[in-house]
Amino acid sequence: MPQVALLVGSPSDVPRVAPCLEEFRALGIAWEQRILSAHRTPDDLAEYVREAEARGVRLFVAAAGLSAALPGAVAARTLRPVVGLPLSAGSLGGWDALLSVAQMPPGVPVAAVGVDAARNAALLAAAILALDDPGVAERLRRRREGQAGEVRAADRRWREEGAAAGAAAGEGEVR
Ligand code: AIR
Repeated sequence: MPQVALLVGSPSDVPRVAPCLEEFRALGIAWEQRILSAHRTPDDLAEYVREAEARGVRLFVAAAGLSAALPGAVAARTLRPVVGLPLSAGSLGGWDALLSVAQMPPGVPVAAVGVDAARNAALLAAAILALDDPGVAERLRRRREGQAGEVRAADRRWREEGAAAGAAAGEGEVR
């Protein structure tokens, strides 16, 4: 049974949400994916959200570019959390989608992530699921630890490089 529904507004959005699917896979989150447009297929969208909620989908991740109504249109039809992912389609580099997703009217919230931040959309969805899914919580915790380990390893390498270069410069110093 899918825990999350990943919705995009157009086939052209599909490549941009690939990191989101990567994270779902790595975190063991069952998902389903649909192309549904708030403007081009509004009736299909409405029907889908009601039906998905009735089937037990826990939350929605909705990605769209331009005047990105998709996350808000989903949020208008469900009480489940909606993570809105603004995409950088078009001439404004994603500002249009960011404002459309973030500036929801009071009463119908969408949790907006950054422009093209597909990975963070998945991680925010995972954090919501982790509230009552210990398996997801544990995998999320391990992912954070792995990430911290990578930064620490890079810090160690760079510190050593700097120490060696700094010491060599000091050796050549004219006193
Ligand atoms: N879109 C589709 N229906 C409503 C909106 N706002 C968005 C898609 C896509 C962009 O319009 O999410 O990012 C351009 O779509 P297309 O199909 O013209 O490439």
